[in-house]
Amino acid sequence: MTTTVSTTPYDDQKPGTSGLRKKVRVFQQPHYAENFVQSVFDSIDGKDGATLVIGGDGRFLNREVIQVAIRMAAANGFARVVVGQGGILSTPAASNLIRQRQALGGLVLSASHNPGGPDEDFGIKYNIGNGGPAPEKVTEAIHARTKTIDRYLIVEGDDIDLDTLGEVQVGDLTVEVVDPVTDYAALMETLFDFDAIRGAGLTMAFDAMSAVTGPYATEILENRLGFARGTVRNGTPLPDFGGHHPDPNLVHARELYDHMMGKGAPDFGAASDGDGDRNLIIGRGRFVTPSDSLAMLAANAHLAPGYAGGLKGIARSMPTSAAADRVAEKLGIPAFETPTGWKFFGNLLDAGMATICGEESAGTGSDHVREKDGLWAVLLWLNILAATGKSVDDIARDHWATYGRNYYARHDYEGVESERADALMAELRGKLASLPGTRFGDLTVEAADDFAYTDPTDQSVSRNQGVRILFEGGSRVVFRLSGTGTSGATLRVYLERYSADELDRETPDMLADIITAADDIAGITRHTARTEPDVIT
Ligand code: G16
Repeated sequence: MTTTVSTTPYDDQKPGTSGLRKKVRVFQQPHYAENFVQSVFDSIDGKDGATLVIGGDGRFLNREVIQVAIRMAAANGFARVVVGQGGILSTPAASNLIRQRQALGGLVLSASHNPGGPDEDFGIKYNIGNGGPAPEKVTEAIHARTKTIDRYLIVEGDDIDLDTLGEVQVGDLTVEVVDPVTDYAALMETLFDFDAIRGAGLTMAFDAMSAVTGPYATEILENRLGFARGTVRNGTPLPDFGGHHPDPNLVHARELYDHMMGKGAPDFGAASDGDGDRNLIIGRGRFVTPSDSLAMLAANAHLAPGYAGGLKGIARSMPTSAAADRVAEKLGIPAFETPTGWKFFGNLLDAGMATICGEESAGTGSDHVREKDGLWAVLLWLNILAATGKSVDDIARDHWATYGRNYYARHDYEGVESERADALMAELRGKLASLPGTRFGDLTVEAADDFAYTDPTDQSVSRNQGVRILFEGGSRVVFRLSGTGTSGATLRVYLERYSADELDRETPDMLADIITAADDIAGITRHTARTEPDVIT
């Protein structure tokens, strides 16, 4: 029986870079999750008789919110919900299921790489029928609805059994509990040469970080590709990720890094994040930055069966290094520069303008789904290693010899008071016009702007997407505030320097003068009272 429950708006339900992310305690307030889910449902047409995919990364609160969302889907006219067994679906697997089942959309429950547990983070994201995150016009409509919502609809009843495969009824709604891995693994088999990878005799270590990719990686890497048992580490998804940040970077995946740099390292190392869409790539003795990984994957993608016909275009987010642009230029295909947020790639992929996309924040993917995909990147790397017989280090060195090297780092200042971070950005924006021609040490500012993007498919414009300072000679620094944090502000400072011939230098040395200039320009220490970033990636 459908019940209409009265509610009042919360004033903090604006979706960020990737959905609504808040502390678990915030989501546990009365009607908080219900308000947001109903605001999603009230903002989309076509629910009657439609299919909705629901799944999450298994973090604390995942099951509770799934139960509520299913009963709300029943009350809002959906005919079918497809949910991952145990409430588990990696973000790329959810994207794939939405596409396979021609669903109206999906609810992806995750706070990605943010930590989990009763005092940590949770999130809800709506994906549209193409499998990708809702574009800004949809998230703006959802946000507007959260400000006026006065009721939500729910079918009362008991929780459904999320652990048994098969179908159950909730009122008129059919709930189908599916194996979260099967369809995704089948898709991967169509894109990559599993026989070649199996036959290459490679060794590897994969750190699932006690997050969602454990079951996917165990099935694909160990069961189907024959990597040794134990290749997948931390392979059981835990509600609190074992107390760690499931963020595959050099700080939080330090153990893997040390293993790959040490004696007896396997050929290939990789990790993925909370919801399985990010990736970290480390060859024996060679870390590959996400920006370089995008460029190297794009340059070699034709070696995998799924991309043997070549690429239509390459897209990267603005703060990502320009290494991929050089590959696009050589291949004679378009390069696109979008704002941060995977949602901006969706239209390019749907329009067949880009095949491969990537971001400095450790996300790479292609037109096979509409999310970034951690295991996809791992498998494409493995396919390239198998096809070439080269090591990761060989591939990187060959790439730089051909294209030159974009030295790159990101400095994060986390948990900065919002007022201070806003003041820094406001001051910076205020002086952009006066910066060109100014010298900072040996660097001279050539241009400075606040990045704005016009989507080439629908002409929608997104402004204020990050401040870019471009120096003469091709170096640059970008400043923006994270849109995925849940407390205070995170200032991200992206540093890049291109060299055509110095290919084997240390990144900190190559970036030292840009780091000094960044502080001079933005007054990072003055505004934040920090002398060093919290995380360098
Ligand atoms: C999300 C988005 C990405 C974005 C990243 C970082 O990733 O999907 O497109 O690059 O956030 O965003 P920010 O710099 O605003 O924190 P994820 O993996 O958190 O869903």
